[in-house]
Amino acid sequence: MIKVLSKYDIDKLKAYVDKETILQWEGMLNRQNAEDKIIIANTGLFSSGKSSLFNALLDQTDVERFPVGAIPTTKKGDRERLNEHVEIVDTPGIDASAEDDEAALNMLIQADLIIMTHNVKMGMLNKSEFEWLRGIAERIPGDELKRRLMFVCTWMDALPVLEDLEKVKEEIRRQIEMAVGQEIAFLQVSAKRYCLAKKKNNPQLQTASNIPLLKEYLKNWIEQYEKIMKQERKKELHILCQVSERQLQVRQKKLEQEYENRKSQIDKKYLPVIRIWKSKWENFMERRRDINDMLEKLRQEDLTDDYDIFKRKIKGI
Ligand SMILES: Nc1nc2c(ncn2[C@@H]2O[C@H](COP(=O)(O)OP(=O)(O)O)[C@@H](O)[C@H]2O)c(=O)[nH]1
Ligand SMILES: [Mg+2]
Repeated sequence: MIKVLSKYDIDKLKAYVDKETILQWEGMLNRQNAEDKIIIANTGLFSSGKSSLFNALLDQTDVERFPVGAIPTTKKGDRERLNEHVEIVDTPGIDASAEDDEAALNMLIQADLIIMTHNVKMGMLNKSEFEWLRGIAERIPGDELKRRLMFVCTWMDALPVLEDLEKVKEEIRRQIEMAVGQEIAFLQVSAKRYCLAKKKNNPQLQTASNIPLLKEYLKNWIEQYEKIMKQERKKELHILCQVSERQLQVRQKKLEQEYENRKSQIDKKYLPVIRIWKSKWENFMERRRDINDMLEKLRQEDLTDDYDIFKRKIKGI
């Protein structure tokens, strides 16, 4: 666990570093406090098999956790825990008629991993799928695309002839590369086959559904992603420390300069006065010495008891 500054420390820091740096510290602290969950969201055309696929991942093949043939209840999608650290989100998917494509895409790309589904029975990607894929790719930094976007062809049972499936897949992969600009993870599955295999308790059919393969892929992906997130967090923290330290140093120099200025101002103002008082002091000290000398002399002359003479003598100085 990487420790961020405490709230108390961040509040103290407010006096010395800029607002943006403080916001970054607070953001890091919030993220540390929040239970950090990894979000995996699906996307794809209506009826492309998104909900069926996620039910299969949850092994909810009897009772559909995500209703098949229905649209999720919220625009943000229905959520379910895949495990302690991971949530899967069943989204409404591509709505070609929606004017708020933009909002839907922006919501979608907040997921850590996006799984785009496509029904291979439909052949190649249609225009709205292609544009949707491109929209996703445009909103994710190029170097993150490979680890944040994957493509899953569903309904592979609908193309039982291997050559047919291979041909469609080849076309689709070409389209993906054109839309995304690079190769991304690609799998073909059959949720239907998986359901059937579970019901019939048929391990071979289960394997042939490729759902176990997808599960394995996701397991590895999650492990990798958690590792990367930890490293990124560390890197981010390191940079933030450096930025803060630099600002503190600048601030320190400024304060030292201010101290010097104030000091020289005060010196300028009060040093002459001090000098005058010093000379007065020395003057008085000198007189005191003289009086003491005289007193000593009078004592030696044994006249100390004669106060009047003493007073007269002093006045005479
Ligand atoms: N043959 C076949 N049908 C599927 C498969 N996956 C889903 N379906 C069917 O496709 C329809 C739409 O599925 P659904 O999961 O609701 O799609 P969504 O709208 O994308 O969530 C349903 O009738 C499913 O039974 C599959 O792999 N093979
Ligand atoms: Mg659905």
